[in-house]
Amino acid sequence: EIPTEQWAQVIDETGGPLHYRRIPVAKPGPDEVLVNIKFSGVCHTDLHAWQGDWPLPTKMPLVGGHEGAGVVVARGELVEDVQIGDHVGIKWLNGSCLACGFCQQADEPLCPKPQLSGYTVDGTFQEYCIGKAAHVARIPKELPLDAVAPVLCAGITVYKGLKESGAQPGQWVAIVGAGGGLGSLALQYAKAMGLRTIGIDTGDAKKDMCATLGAEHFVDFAKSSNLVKDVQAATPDGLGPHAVLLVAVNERPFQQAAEYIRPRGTVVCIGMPAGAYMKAPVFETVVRMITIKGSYVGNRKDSAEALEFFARGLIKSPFQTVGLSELPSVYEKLQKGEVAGRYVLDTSK
Ligand code: 8ID
Ligand code: ZN
Ligand code: ZN
Repeated sequence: EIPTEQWAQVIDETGGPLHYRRIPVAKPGPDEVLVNIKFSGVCHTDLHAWQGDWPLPTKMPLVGGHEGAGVVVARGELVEDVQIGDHVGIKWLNGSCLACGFCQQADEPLCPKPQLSGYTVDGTFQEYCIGKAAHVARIPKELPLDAVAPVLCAGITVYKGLKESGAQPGQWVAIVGAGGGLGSLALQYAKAMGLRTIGIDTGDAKKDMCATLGAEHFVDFAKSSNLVKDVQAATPDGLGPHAVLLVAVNERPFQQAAEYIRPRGTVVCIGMPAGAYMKAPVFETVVRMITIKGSYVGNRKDSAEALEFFARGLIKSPFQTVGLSELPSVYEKLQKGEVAGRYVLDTSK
């Protein structure tokens, strides 16, 4: 009952038109599973992949997408711990070598030979997607596959970023890009982890959403005449947040974060605006003992933990569902910064 053909969103060239068309259903290799994707989130990374604005080429033609939640319908002969009918998630890290030093120490996102969903291998903007069995996220059957989809990239990534920030319960974290997909989930994970949040983004829709998601302060970057001062003033002692999670797709806030971070604070870079650089004054970085670091998705344990927070009912981020055929309009809105929260695609429409 697995069809030989399916609907998919395909691009044939970087930046070229999206084609909603029928393509063959792939067969899983020995260590792979075939997943009937029910819902897939749309991450800003998919837009970077389409536009080719990162210094890493994509495969072509390309089926994008890396937040796919669905049901296992076939598996290769070496797969033992994933059953037909299991609910699983296809993440950005579709697979890794499992043999290098990074894979051995559970740093598989740093594997020099990764397979990346919707980038170096076809992703989740199709009805049937291949994933390495060792890497698919295990999703408990009682969880809704539409709401859980955004956790598979956005949720895992911000949860890992918050852990990497070293912020302790009761401390303050600024979420830069708080109204977007990663940002909205970051507010919820931070709250669940006992952290206090300042949301930074723009517009009343995103401001209201941030308040609903638990942000205690909101700074509108387009309205503020002194953003550094406003962010510092949002903390009770005026010294600024203990950590900053940068999930915006714009270089400017990356430059500002090192200015408003509290002494001994940590700036975590997660968003990847094309061609951007991180710049900080050496003097202040030294005498204020500031840490600046990157954080890249999460390993399999981070993924399982992020899903567990969701399963406990602690993560309720807003999402809107439209058909897979409507992906072009979602990209358009993402590009304009008009998406509050996440869009999720229903692959059956
Ligand atoms: O592992 C990783 N590091 C990882 C994983 C997943 C995604 C990194 N990403 C990257 C994506 O490739 C993208 O560059 O994180 C970035 C954010 O992805 P997203 O959350 O899916 O994008 P979005 O929904 O468009 O949200 C971006 C938000 O940033 C705001 C926008 O208004 C939007 O709400 N923003 C911008 I653009 N400029 C801002 C500014 N100056 C800003 N917010 C505050 N200050
Ligand atoms: Zn993503
Ligand atoms: Zn490896």
